Parts: sequence; C-alpha cells; structure tokens
Amino acid sequence: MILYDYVLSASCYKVRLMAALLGVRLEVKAVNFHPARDHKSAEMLRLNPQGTLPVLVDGDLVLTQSANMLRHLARQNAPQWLGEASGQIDPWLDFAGELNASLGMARLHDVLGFDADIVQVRRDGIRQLRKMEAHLAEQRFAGMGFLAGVAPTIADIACFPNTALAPDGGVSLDPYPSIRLWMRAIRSVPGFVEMPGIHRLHELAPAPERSR
Ligand SMILES: N[C@@H](CCC(=O)N[C@@H](CS)C(=O)NCC(=O)O)C(=O)O
Repeated sequence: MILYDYVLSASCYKVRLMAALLGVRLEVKAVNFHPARDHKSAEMLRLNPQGTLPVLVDGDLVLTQSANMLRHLARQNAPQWLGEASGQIDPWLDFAGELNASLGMARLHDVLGFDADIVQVRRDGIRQLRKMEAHLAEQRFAGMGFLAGVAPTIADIACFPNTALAPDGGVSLDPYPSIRLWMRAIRSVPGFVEMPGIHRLHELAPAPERSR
C-alpha cells in the first residue's frame, strides 16, 4: 500500500497512525505540500483530481478521503476498530471533517500562512471541542474512555490529530480535561507513533519501529 504523504499534515498522520496501530507497513511517498505545493502537480492531480493529501493506493484502489482510508485499513486488518455499529462511528468521522475545517485550518493559517478567517475557524473549533468534551465526560461517567465505547475505534483516530494539534492554531486545550484524558488514552495504545507536535506518552522510551 502506498501513502502519498506530508509529514506535517494531520490528515496524513491519521493514516500513518492507524497503519502503525494495526501493524500494517505502508510505502510512504513524501509529497512537498509546502512550499512546493506538489499535491497540485499534474502527476498528483491525475491520481487525485481534488488535489488533496493524503492519497492511499492499494492495487487498483485509489482512496482520497482519510475516513475511507481508516475504514479500509480496519476492514482488512482488524474489524473491531470499526466499532460495534457504524451509526456510532460515522457521525464522528463527519465530525473529524469539521475539526479539519476549523482547528486544522487555524493551524495551517498559523503554521504555514494559509489564508483563513482565523477568528471564525477558531470559534468553530472551540464550539466543536466543547461538544467533544461534553460527550467524553459522559462516556467517562459510563465507564468508557473512547468516543464510541471502551475500546478505541477509527472514530478516535480520525478526531485525534486535529484536536491534539489545536494549540498550533492558537486554540488552547486547557479547558477540556476529558479531552486531555482521552488523548492520553490514545497515546497509550500499543504501537502509537508520533508526528511533529504530537509526542509519545513516554518520551524517554525507545521509539517503536515505524510501520512504513
Ligand atoms: N477530506 C480530506 C481532507 C484532507 C486535507 O484537508 N488535506 C489537506 C492537507 S492537510 C490538503 O491537501 N489541502 C489542499 C490544499 O490546501 O491545497 C481527508 O480527510 O482526506
């Protein structure tokens, strides 16, 4: 499986993280998203006319949406990551798309100088974080540490990166204790790998072998 990847992209990291947790080796092809904008090159547009990263190629199958990539990896390798009912998972995959448009865009604005209505995207992100905080607090009272139950699913992997990177877009995570506990739980899952800005839980432990 080939992943067209940019190391600083939260959406690409979702796929690298999922693959690592499942022990799936990916052939990672680095695309110079910034500053070269190679994701808009003729070669990349032939692969993905939407001109976005990540792109996952598995034989004849070309996937251009990270949510579908997570579904694909889980279906093939560990269906328990799909959760007990898609009705509990799919709304969170949509929610992850909203986080990408708010917190993700705020970060691209602050880190890479992207054009954005920064006040609006931060406001949207804070509204979504409050919603996630309320849900995770309820989950915790019910004895569940993850978005859709006692075990992590693709819903958690989809929502985790843009949440964890929120401070890079000027949005603090200090007001959200349940979110911070949830992030800690994700970072504790065996096989967890980091990206720039998201560290492993035990920073002093030896780095796990990367799944590539
Ligand atoms: N819906 C897509 C969105 C991915 C996305 O936002 N990718 C960004 C990079 S992090 C991108 O390629 N943006 C194109 C651009 O800004 O030119 C997914 O989840 O895979």
